[in-house]
Amino acid sequence: MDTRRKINEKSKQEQLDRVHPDPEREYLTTNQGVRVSHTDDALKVGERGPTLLEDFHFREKLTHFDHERIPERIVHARGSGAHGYFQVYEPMTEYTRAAFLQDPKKKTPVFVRFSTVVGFRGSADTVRDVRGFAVKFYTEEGNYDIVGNNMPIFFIVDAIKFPDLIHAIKPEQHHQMPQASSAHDTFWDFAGSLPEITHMLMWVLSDRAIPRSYRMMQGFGVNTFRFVNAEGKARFVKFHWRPLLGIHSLAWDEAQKLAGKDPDFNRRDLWEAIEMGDYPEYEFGVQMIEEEDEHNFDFDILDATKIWPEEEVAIRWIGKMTLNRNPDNFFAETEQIAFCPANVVPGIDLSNDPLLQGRLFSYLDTQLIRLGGPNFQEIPINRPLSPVANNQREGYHRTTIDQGRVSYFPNALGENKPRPAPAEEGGYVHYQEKIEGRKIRARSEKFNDHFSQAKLFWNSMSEVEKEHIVKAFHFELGKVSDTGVRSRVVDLINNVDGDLAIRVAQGIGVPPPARKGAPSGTKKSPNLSQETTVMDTIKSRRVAILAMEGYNRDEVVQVEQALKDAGAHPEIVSEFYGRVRSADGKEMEVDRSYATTGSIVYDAVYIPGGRHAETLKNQSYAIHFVNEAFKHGKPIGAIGEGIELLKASAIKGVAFADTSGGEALAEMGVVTCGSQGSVESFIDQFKTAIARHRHWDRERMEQVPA
Ligand code: HDE
Repeated sequence: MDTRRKINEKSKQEQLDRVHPDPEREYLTTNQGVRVSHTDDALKVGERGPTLLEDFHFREKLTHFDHERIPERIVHARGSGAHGYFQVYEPMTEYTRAAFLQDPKKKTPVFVRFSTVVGFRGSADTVRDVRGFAVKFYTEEGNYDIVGNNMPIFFIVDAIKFPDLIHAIKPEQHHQMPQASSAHDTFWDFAGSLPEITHMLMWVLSDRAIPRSYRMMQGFGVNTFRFVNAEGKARFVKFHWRPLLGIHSLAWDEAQKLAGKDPDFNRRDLWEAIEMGDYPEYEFGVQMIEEEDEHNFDFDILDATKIWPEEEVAIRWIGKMTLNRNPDNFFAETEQIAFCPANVVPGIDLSNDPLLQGRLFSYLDTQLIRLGGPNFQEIPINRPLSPVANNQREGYHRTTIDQGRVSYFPNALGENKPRPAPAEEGGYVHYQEKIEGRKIRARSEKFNDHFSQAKLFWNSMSEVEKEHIVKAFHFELGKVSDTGVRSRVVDLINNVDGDLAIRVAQGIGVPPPARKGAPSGTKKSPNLSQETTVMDTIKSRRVAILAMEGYNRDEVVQVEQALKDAGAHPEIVSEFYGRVRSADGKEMEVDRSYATTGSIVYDAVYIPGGRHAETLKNQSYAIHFVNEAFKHGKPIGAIGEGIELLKASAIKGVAFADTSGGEALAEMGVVTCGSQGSVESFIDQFKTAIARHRHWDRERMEQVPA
């Protein structure tokens, strides 16, 4: 008989609701529930005298405040979370007995936390970094965590090097600089001496490290796990998440500017998307390798610095996750959630991947100090939905009131309960892998091919993506003061591709390698490039509409409606907040003023026709807006007189068509519609340009300053 509790999409929320504060919140009280009559002045001797120790309300309020902070995560300190649910497409019974992967009708609640790795809790979102992608499934068989990243591999092979990596990449110990950045001497000093890091360097210097949105990045389990079915047959697996909106990135210049203008850019994007009903969705995929094929690849399948190329091991998309609710309280949920790769359920097992093995220890260990003791799993966000029953007792912050006198097993006084469950009753049975070996500090020879997959990655990039990588090296190594360190990194990447090394050396003032490395070859894995991603939707994209007094209202209404119908979010941007008057004397509410926004927070810009163009083309703000959007490869649309603003901007060398279509421009994502053109066809072209996301070739137009 299946004695497990039934779970649905709402189960976790219902559990959390039970710890919400008392709805009777009319009066302020102390923590003892005593009503407070006055909270503006402390109790004193006379109106100008000293405060009294007996003022219990004052002391309690200050003491609690003094202790509000807990240690931030040593890595992944900066994060944002959301609730949602997961559904499998079809029963996975053949491969795993995990209950949440059996029934397509079942919705398993999840909580996801996205994060940057290096920065402190208050650091900017848009820095160059790996992003964490951690998912907790509240299944009826207990909590299952996939604690992943947005890149499929890692910097190192063995967890024992993790403290070295993190010490090298965090702000330097003497002066605590730089914040949230790998662009400094100690990281590159470490990297230059560690060939196994090369593949990951290619990923971290690619556009993957500056995602446009948490909703537009992939997730990967990185480590190798196992699926085990009810018969006990096991297969090696790797986990993938792919966003339905496609994988899109920011421009590096834009990312840096956003870090100042809106350091919460990715957090805000996630929050607002969920509030607006644009629920982020990700498909869940697995790659599986049969046990007998373990050694049939030219990489070691336990090596976390390697991908399993899709061409060799296909990804099977088996389910979908939807994020549909923001947390009620950041601290209680997003900050206090505790993930651990060792949180597995029956049907999912571990592997001997040496990076994973170390992680299995580290996460529980770090929670003990971060969350203040061994009872952190009682914190509401960490509580499983399946019942917890064992003989673990006491410790700091214990909230369960265990009853009876028995806290040991076996026992007769308590009818031998709780007792171990056999596998048929859902007991977790570790996969019986046969192992034989000597105790040694060593790794298998196969782990030592550090460059083949770095070459594969480089080769799979488009020309634009390659250029971004080269420029990222120029930035990162350009911030390194020690030229010896710069040179060592150039020598390292010379192993990937000789031309890459030369191009990097050119930008950072060091000689090219003494002997040019071999070219990277021709082998490609097309899906490593973001060029192959989804580009047929404008859902949830933000479009700025620049409008001053005298814009053509009917046209704006038509374009705005078409964009909204396709799921985008147009906003009126004008000099001041309030209302802005159209040519025919009607008014529209301004969404953002020049002072509070900029092109960098939008995906596209549209300049309507009307006599307002006379004003716009003389406004440095509007001109800069267009220049910057152009430089960052964003779609730009202009109708009628609106084209005047483009002509006043630095977009030179671009001929403006004033007849219908403007097809040559549309190729570059600059869509215009002259007096003869039709607004309908403008809308179609503009939507196609927005769906493309960015028109990166434009970055090369050096005559456009921004
Ligand atoms: Fe983590 N990692 N990690 N990591 N990691 C932590 O646990 C660690 C690694 C990842 O949103 C810490 O609760 C070691 C790979 C995410 O709360 C800590 C090693 C991957 C998060 C820790 C790794 C990750 C963490 C710090 C080398 C991708 C944030 C706070 C073997 C698969 C989870 C905490 C959240 C957090 C240790 C490498 C992902 C110290 C020792 C590889 C997404 O325990």
